[in-house]
Amino acid sequence: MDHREKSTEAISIQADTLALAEHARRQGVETVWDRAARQEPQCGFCALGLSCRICVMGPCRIDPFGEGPTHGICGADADIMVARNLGRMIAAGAASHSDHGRDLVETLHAVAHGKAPGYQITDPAKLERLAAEFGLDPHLSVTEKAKALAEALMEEYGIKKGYLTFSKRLPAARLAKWQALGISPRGVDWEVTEMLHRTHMGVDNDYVNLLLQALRCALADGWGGSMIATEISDVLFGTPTPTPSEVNIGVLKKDQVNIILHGHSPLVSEMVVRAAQEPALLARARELGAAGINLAGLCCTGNEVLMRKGIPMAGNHLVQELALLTGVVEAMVVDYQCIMPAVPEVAACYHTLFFTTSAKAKFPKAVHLPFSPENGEALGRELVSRAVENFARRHPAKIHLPDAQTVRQMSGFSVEAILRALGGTPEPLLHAIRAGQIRGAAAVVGCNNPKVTQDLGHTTITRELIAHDILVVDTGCTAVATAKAGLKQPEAAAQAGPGLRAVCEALKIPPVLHMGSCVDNTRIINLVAALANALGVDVDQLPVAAAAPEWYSEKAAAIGCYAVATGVFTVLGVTPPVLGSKNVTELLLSGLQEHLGACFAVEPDPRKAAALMIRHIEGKRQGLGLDSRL
Ligand code: BF8
Ligand code: SF4
Repeated sequence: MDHREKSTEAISIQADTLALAEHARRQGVETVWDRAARQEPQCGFCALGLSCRICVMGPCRIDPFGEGPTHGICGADADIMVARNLGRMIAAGAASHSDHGRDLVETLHAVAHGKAPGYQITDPAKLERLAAEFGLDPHLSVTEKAKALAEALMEEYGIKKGYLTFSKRLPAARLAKWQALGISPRGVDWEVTEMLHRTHMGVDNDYVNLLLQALRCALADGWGGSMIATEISDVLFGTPTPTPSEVNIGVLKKDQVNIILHGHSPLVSEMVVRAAQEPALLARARELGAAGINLAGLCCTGNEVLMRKGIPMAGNHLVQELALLTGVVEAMVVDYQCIMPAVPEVAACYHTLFFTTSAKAKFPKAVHLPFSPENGEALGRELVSRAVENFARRHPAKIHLPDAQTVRQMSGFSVEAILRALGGTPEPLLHAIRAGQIRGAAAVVGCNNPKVTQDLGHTTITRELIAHDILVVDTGCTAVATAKAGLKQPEAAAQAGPGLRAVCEALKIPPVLHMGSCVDNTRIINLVAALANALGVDVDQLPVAAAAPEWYSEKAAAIGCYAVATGVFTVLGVTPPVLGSKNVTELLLSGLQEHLGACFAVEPDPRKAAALMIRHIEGKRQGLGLDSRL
């Protein structure tokens, strides 16, 4: 069985994806949808969270119908099994984001020691603000501040005492809620390690206690590792400002050397961007018959260089194999996360060179050129040079670039950029919300998942929200989906309700603001913290909501949990593997509400998901004494 058995509409709403998936089928190149079909029927125990491989007395499974085993060999019941599995999922997600953040900190440290040629402090004002936040001596030089900040951030991973510094950005009422529950995040690595410890056989066997640690671990991601990744990326490469660009497979150019940047980190990709502008490399490309060197992004590495450099996006998660089927990609350069092991297999069918650059992420069939802060600049040059030389090896017969008109998009909406657009304070936004012109704000974030028609959830929810005068911010793979749908052009304000439309037209901004990669979901929680502080309320009182309609990854699980623990109601479009425990499910869907003022909902139908978010936002307006359409 392959994806021919799914109707084409079931795969994607995007014309370029459909055209390339059809081409893959004709060429006999296997894709994610073929492999998904071959996994059917997927394991029902695993889908419910009722299987356990934590120790080798097992594997064990619990019968959800009560006819087979009700406990694992160690005696774990459904609550323990489900809570442990979810806790480990969140720990892996938090570890991934946070280890990415650590690479940024190490590079900042190397910059401060003059050991990272090509890297520099690009946003000294942000460095100053962070230095002040960490209580560093204001008289230090920029370099000394960078060194001291890097060391202070390394300390956030371990922490000898106290809690994560960035969490102090939140209203005191929120921190008090965390204290009451015992979930204030301590060191980033501490929380991840403790989650793994507690889920070892025979440690924490209280599902509530396990879930509380899962929340604390997620908070260590959001207000720790991910936030560090975002802030230090801004210090090193610049805080994003509104930048025009383009999106879809049409950004690949038949007559140019094409390099795709894929993964999550800006460390190597920024150096590739720089090298691609070097006259000697451009001259060599022309000598070989190419009109230029063209860069395109995929996934969150793509979002990083889109936000700061306007590099166009070739696509999101489910486009990573298909992009290579165009036959015009000289090189794909990856760092880590969300890079399917299948991708180098597809690259091998073409002339495409697949470069891995992180010692943490090696792939058979890849050319491995490891990054370090010391060699990053030279590595960027080497990667571009190898791609240029590879142009001559293209197979003209294998070129298949669908006729995809690129779509314009505006990205680069950091919190700083949004506040600047508002005239320097959140007050105009708050005024529009108080007046009811904008009903509230929503974050639509997350992945693609072959279980869901690609980008249908993202675009349907987003359209519904803006039509109801709700300002949407997005990140990650959602941001690519809505850009392809044309929602990131100022003209898309015409699709918004009259209130939001007027605000967008006055500010010349789209109704859907691209806030970055997935670690940049921390920009969103910083924004809600700023709004709550400005209003003098806790986050859960704000007319805001979030959705992850097509999520797949452990990182997304961590993000969802830190959003809820921060006070943001979050709707999931794909059911997490928790339904095997009624207790765990109830806690996530309602039990957290009482303690955190927020909880999850699960709603696969994007229209109904949007309706839940709208109702939530109108309810919060009522709570604040504002006019409500409830
Ligand atoms: O960190 S949205 S598929 S690419 S996990 Fe991955 Fe999901 Fe995309 Fe970015 Ni985020
Ligand atoms: Fe089975 Fe318990 Fe081991 Fe899990 S931890 S595999 S339930 S014995």
